[in-house]
This record gives sequence, structure tokens and C-alpha cells, in this order.
Amino acid sequence: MVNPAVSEKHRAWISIGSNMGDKIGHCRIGMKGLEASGHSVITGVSRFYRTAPVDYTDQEWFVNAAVQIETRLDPCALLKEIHAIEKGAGRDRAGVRFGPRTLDMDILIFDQVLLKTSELTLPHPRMHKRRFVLQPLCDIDPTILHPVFEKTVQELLNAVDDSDQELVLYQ
Ligand code: PH2
Ligand code: MG
Ligand code: MG
Repeated sequence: MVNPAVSEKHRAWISIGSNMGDKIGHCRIGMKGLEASGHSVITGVSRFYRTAPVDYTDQEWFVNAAVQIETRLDPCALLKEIHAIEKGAGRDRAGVRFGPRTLDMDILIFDQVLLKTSELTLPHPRMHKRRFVLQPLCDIDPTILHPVFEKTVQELLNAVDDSDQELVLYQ
């Protein structure tokens, strides 16, 4: 249990994606779900993008976005909440790695925490290569600092080879 009276406030950034069914609707469920428990507040939201699938390419395009939150949860408790939200949106974790999903929410950066467990790596190990992660983060705040590379998300985005990472503003 989290005791809000004693637990510290943290800032974290989370990517949100869907490539099944009502993609935007699933992303919105994800955002609402983060605030529903009362442990976190959303303090920044990106625009929505349509993005070509990366890593496992034989699947539908994604809708991607990102949010900034303030939370009293620690990284593991936040991950547990995220898994419950994903499940509520019909996520079946049994599919292909990197394959189709109704809702995927990944913790990208949590304060300046460096963590490696079997459940969770912080910062997210592939975030610096992914346009569908970095562009939404730049919408929120281009000066967010990557805790390992000590570069801003804008600098990381500028360095990405985007020739095979199509991304279109959703409108
Ligand atoms: N998520 C993946 C794998 N590939 N590609 C795009 N465009 N967007 C995603 O959210 C995404 C992906 C695994 O989580
Ligand atoms: Mg993911
Ligand atoms: Mg995930």
C-alpha cells in the first residue's frame, strides 16, 4: 500500500501505444487509467501520432503518444498499475514479442533512476532509438534529459535515422 502522507513525489514519462481496434480510444483509456488510482497526476500530454511499426514490421501501424506524470508510486508499483490498466484494455501478453497490442504503456524515464531487473529496465533500453517515443516526448518538453546519455530528448531525436520510421501527426 502507498501511504501518500509519507511517500515521495516522483516525475516520470510514459509512452503509450496501440495498434489494435480503437487505437486512439485505447490510448485514452491508458491515460485515464494512470490517474484513476489517485497515486499519479498527468502533468503533460503529447499529440497523437500514427507510426509505422518498428522491430516487428508485419503488423498494423500504431497510434503513439506520451505523458508526463507526477506519482507517489515507486517504479515497480507503477509498473504493476500499468499492467493492470493494459489488462483492462484487453491486452493479451501471450502474443509475439513486439507484436500487435490493444494497449502498451512503457515507463521511459523515472526521475534520474537507473534500474535493471527482470521486470523493468530504466531508462527504457530502446527509447533513444525510437522516433515514436522521442517525438511525443519532445512535444511535452524537448529539454527532458536522458539519465544515461545525458542528452536531451530533442538531441536524441535529431540523431535518429528516421528513414524507416515513418511518423505522421494524427488529425
Ligand atoms: N511498440 C513495440 C514494437 N514496435 N512500433 C511502433 N511504431 N509503435 C510502438 O508503440 C511499437 C512499435 C513494442 O512495444
Ligand atoms: Mg513497448
Ligand atoms: Mg510494454
